[in-house]
Amino acid sequence: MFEPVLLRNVDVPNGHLLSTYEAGGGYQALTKALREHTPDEIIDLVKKSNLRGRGGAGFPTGAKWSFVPKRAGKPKYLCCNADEGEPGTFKDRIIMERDPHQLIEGMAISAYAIGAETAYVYIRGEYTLAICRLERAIAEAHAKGYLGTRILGSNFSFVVHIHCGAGAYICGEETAMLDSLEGKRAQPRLKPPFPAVEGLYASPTVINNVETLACVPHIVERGPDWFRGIGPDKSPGPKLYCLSGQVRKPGLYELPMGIPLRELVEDCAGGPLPGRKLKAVIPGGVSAPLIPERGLDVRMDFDSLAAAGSMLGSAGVIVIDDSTCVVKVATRIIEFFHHESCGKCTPCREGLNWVVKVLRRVEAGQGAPGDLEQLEALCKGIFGNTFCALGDGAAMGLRAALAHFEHEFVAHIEERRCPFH
Ligand code: L3W
Repeated sequence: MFEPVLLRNVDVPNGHLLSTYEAGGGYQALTKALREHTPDEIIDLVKKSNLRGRGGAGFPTGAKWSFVPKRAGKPKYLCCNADEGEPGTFKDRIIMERDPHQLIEGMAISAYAIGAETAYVYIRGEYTLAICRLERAIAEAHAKGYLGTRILGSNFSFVVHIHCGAGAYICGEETAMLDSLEGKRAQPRLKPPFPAVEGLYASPTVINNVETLACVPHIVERGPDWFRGIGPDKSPGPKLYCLSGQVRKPGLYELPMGIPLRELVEDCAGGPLPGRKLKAVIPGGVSAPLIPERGLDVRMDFDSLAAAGSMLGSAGVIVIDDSTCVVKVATRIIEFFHHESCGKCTPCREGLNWVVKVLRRVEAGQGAPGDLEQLEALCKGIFGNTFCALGDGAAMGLRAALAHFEHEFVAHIEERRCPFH
């Protein structure tokens, strides 16, 4: 039986209050970090843990921290990406609503490691309860000396500010988020330079997802070997999985990284609804290519899913049963990306506009022979040719739908209707 780590406080009454967090051993890791470790030692612990970013890309966290230049000069910043705009994703919200101090403690330790005295939580504006709870938790942590000047008698001073987003998916892209924080229209920047070298206000900036930062106190407290002992060695740790869609028990589950997708969907989430069969699963938010039912034995970790042609992404697992039309799913997803495209680069702006037009006519039973080749050609024009991952995610998802469910697209064109209606 797996003991929850990140969700251990979420069902504790008043788990969002400092007194509850402290009663469960909260802020011991920060105390240990400041009293027993240098910043470099903390970076080393996180490197040894093999913690990889939980926001979508799975980049090694300790390596990212070590790219921050050591020299004094410009201030350094920590940004917590709490924009959580990926459809099907709701893990960070639960941490912030139910256990905000876990995130604050993780941020304080991370800031100490990289030498930042200021942090921003860029939070999705719709997350009103999470915003209230974080604001309160920050005030409580200040009053108790876990934030502010010379924390716990050390030389480390650190403050956290909250910045609310205004509803744009692109703000979850790290460099667009930086532009938004700077008061500009959010559009992705060209990388390199990576934010770790030149980020907020052109200063070194580490951007980590909420769940990534929440792992840090546990690594400091229990050690990197404990963390690496959970799940696959190259992609270890406790993991939050968001289960939604046509499944009996949707919800947030914490299990080891690397659990088979089938176990997650059929055992944990109870499998398909009565009388229905699984058709496909999107394993990591709509940016991740869907996996047909026969592929569900894949393990839920970065490398296994990449080898299977998909990705872990934000671990937003969306279950699709046999009552659902894949053409409709693909159309809705591409409409979402088209709507959220920032318009900065031509392949994404124009390409997605064109893809939406073709998909809508196929879905409506007005598709023409040659439309599927047209969609393939458009995906080719978008993939790898955009500033950020938004266009890539859209193209990869559509390609997977076309590859695994071509017969559904063909049926719409040949029968001139949706066979599911
Ligand atoms: C310094 C280098 N830093 C890479 C850093 C980089 C970033 C991280 C990952 O996309 C994915 C995307 C979405 N020196 C570096 C370096 N870095 N090389 O490492 O970078 P990257 O570019 O691989 O990915 P990304 O642009 O951060 C993230 C997918 O996630 N996604 C999105 C989920 C949305 C949420 C949400 O709602 N919370 O997470 C879902 O699947 O499509 O592929 O920090 O700077 N040489």
